[in-house]
Amino acid sequence: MHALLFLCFVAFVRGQFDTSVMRHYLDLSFARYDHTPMDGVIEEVEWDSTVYKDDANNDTCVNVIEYANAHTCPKKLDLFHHYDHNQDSCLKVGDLSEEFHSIDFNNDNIVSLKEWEDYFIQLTRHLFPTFGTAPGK
Ligand SMILES: [Ca+2]
Ligand SMILES: [Ca+2]
Ligand SMILES: [Ca+2]
Repeated sequence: MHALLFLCFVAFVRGQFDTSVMRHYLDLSFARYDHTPMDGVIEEVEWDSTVYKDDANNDTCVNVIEYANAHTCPKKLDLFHHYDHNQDSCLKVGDLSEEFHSIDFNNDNIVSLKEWEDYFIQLTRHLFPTFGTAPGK
């Protein structure tokens, strides 16, 4: 859920940057998710376990206020709605699980670095429509 947040911040500050910079930030975030086991791929349990980090009152629902308080990304509300797959205004494991399967392009239940980069580069372009296009082009 935090995967895009650095990227979001940098995109906002700089307005645009190229794909190699995006990949650099995505590689850093990938490494943060890949911890148990640290095996070069992200398993669903590694991804799902991050959901409740932002759950300030421990009611197993991350609502939009908790999410907004935890993040500085200017597009965080768009991100919240992106992640809230069943649109109940709560982020839960079920939402994260659906998201995981969206990232897992080849459906082998693990997310490789390439799947991670491809997915989040596309999502960043979606959130920042002008992103990556030089002015005047
Ligand atoms: Ca792993
Ligand atoms: Ca939800
Ligand atoms: Ca995969």
